[in-house]
Amino acid sequence: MIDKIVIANRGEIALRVIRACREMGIKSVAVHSTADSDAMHVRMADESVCIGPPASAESYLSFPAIISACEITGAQAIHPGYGFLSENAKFVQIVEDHGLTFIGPSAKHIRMMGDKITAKDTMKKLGVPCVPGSAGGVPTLEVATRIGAEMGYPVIIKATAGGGGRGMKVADTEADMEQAFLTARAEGKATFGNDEVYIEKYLTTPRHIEIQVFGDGKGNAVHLGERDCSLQRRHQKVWEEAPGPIITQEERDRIGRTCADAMSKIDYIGAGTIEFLYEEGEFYFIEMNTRLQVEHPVTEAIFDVDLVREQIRIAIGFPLSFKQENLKINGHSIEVRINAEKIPSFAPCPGRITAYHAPGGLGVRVDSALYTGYTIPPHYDSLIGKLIVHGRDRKEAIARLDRALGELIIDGIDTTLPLFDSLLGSKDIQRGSYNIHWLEDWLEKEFA
Ligand code: MV4
Repeated sequence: MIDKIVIANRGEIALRVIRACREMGIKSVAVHSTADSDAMHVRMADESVCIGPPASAESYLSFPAIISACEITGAQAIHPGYGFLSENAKFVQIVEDHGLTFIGPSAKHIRMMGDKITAKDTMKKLGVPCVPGSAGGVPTLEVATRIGAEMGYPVIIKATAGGGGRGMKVADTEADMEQAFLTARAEGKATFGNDEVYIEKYLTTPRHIEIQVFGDGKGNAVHLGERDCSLQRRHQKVWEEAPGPIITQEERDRIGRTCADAMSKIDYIGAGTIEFLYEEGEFYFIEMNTRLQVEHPVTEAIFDVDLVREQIRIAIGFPLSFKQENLKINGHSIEVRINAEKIPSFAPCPGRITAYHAPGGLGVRVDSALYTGYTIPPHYDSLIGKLIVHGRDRKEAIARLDRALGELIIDGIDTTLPLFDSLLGSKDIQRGSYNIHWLEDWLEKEFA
């Protein structure tokens, strides 16, 4: 039985989970650091527990603090949100050892996908198309150079424990190989304590297309189409949309079915995102994220489903509440991320919100934990809100985004909002014509 859930997170995603709990008749417990006593998630939850000082390592990442919060409040389950402990297999193991339920995949699946070589090897065996590359780890520079010569340059060297762009180096020619190989290995060692690397053919102008999947651990799995998340700066997504502007229904059905079948075969439990690079009509698997993602609302909008509710239902032990044939796309959705950052440096810019007004109306959703008078603490991620719009087609979604941006007021700090007004003026954005390099190239021209 689950009638109370601890939310091991903060900010907008904590609110997102509290809302799903309330609609399901489940009580919610907020945990918070001393820097977050006045945070919205603490106010909105049914109960709250202070779990430590501002530093995440001593609060939002503290296993004993979060397990204790469950014991004190009598909660039976933990929702990790994204980031923090959401992909920590050791934490999942400890949660289960305490007789508690982790609302997410099993430790086994998190471990499988956390090691990028294992993830790729598993997906390849399951019939998911992958980027051509080394078979497993590359032990020495000599082996790396031989693979580079065989595959042809450019190649990319990636740390197996990496992900999200850390521990990655491109070698354009054989002359770059030594430097790239040694740097990727050193970064892997320094950042993740693992110096194993692998090599892939470097795709020069792909899109980042990710497929949302859900499994119930009983062999049932579905996909909820794709999101195009190509608009990124330094591996931080800025704008996400669903469906992908250039993905056809045929391509979606095919790659979606491949992903869902793969998840079914490994008895995957809960929400997952399978990341691909997409170039010239081909999908190439790169990584899988075993969590709910920041950009999940664009999928919710076009499929009219509540992904957090589904996560909780599956953790309780229910089968999937939707069948593949009933999942039909309705319209187009775009999310823009609002960060407390100064443009064009993107330097974090915490401080006091002197005025906040959220837009509304048809097809507009704002996920944010802001309120007038709130002071954004400097200790955490700079994401302070997400504006999500939905329209009958991409053109209508863009018009709504423009309209909603006009209504939104965040005073007192610098935010990334001005960026979106400029982006909407771009012909490439209007046409949906961009790849993973477009935003950084555009920023350079725009703010040169
Ligand atoms: C690549 C690639 C090109 N070719 N792999 C960056 C983050 C990590 N998830 C994988 N990444 C990339 N892997 C091959 N074989 C280019 C990137 C990449 C990227 C990917 C998605 C979104 C933005 C990106 C920005 C730079 C590089």
